[in-house]
Amino acid sequence: MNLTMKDEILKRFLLAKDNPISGQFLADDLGISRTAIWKHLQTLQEEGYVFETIKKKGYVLVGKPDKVDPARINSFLTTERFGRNIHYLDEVTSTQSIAHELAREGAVDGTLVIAETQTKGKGRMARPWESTKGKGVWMTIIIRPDVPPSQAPQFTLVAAVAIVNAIKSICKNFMPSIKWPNDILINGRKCTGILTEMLAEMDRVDALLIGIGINANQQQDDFPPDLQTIATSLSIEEKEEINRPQLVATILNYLELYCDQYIREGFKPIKALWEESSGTIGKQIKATTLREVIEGKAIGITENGVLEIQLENGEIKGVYSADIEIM
Ligand code: BTX
Repeated sequence: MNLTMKDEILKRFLLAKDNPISGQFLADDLGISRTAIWKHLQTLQEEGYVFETIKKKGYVLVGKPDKVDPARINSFLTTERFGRNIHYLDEVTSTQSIAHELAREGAVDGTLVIAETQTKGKGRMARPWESTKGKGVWMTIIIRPDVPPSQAPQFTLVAAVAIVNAIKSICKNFMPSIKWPNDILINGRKCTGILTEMLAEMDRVDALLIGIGINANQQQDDFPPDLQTIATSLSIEEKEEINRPQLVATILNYLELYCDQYIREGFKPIKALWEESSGTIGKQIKATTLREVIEGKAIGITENGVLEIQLENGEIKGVYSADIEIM
């Protein structure tokens, strides 16, 4: 849905920062009565927003709940299409399932599904994805590029580049790296996973559902025991609280830019960006595919996003999809 009247009001307060806004100004700006404005402010207060009244000047927003709600994401967006239509939910089974339904019903390019928590978050190959309530970014973006199904896997790499650059622009105390094809690691621990699913006909993609899970504000003991030693969050590494709506919007800003560039110019510029942030290329790796286990040195990705591995005997093998272990 587009921004509701309540979200429009909230957005104005977010953009005004510490400056007061009068009820009359809002009423004129939005074309509704002052009573209606007052009612929306009441609802916002019930949701945890705190307003201070400044005599003769109006209201200032002085407290916000920590939520990834549409108004707050919107206040950081610079996109044309991505994130302009947001479905925000408190709890879902998986944002991928909701996105599937919306895509089938014709959701527009760039539609975002985002939730505070998932009860059945999905990784690849039916693995579970832990989605701690209110602490991470659990979202799916529906995009509708005019490409054949064979190009779909490249969008996972486009998304990885967008996420890694968004993280780099917000966090300054560490260097994230991409582990082919769909993880982002910090100091060897996973902070992000990407799951790309597709609705397609024989020769063209109908919709791609790019699912993104980012550990943002968990502390180490928020993770279940099996993830304690393999997962981390941006906040643990940055040693600061992460502004989740800003992170979401920054990813969408980069993602629209890179998807458009990919459509215009092909994979080459994305490949260069990907290699710049790769923690896989040049490393000795073990790749487990559905059919075999390949050990060798990761030497690059091809124009199609295929990972090339050089075996000990010099032979080069390309893998389309695999789990990678860096040796
Ligand atoms: P993956 O199969 O590469 O990774 C899944 C594996 O990662 C799990 O088996 C577990 O070992 C580990 N893991 C699970 N949860 C976490 C976590 N929070 N942090 C670090 N490691 C974890 C990666 O799959 C793709 C994940 C996509 C998740 C997004 S969230 C929004 C969207 N909706 C949804 O259901 N999935 C996607």
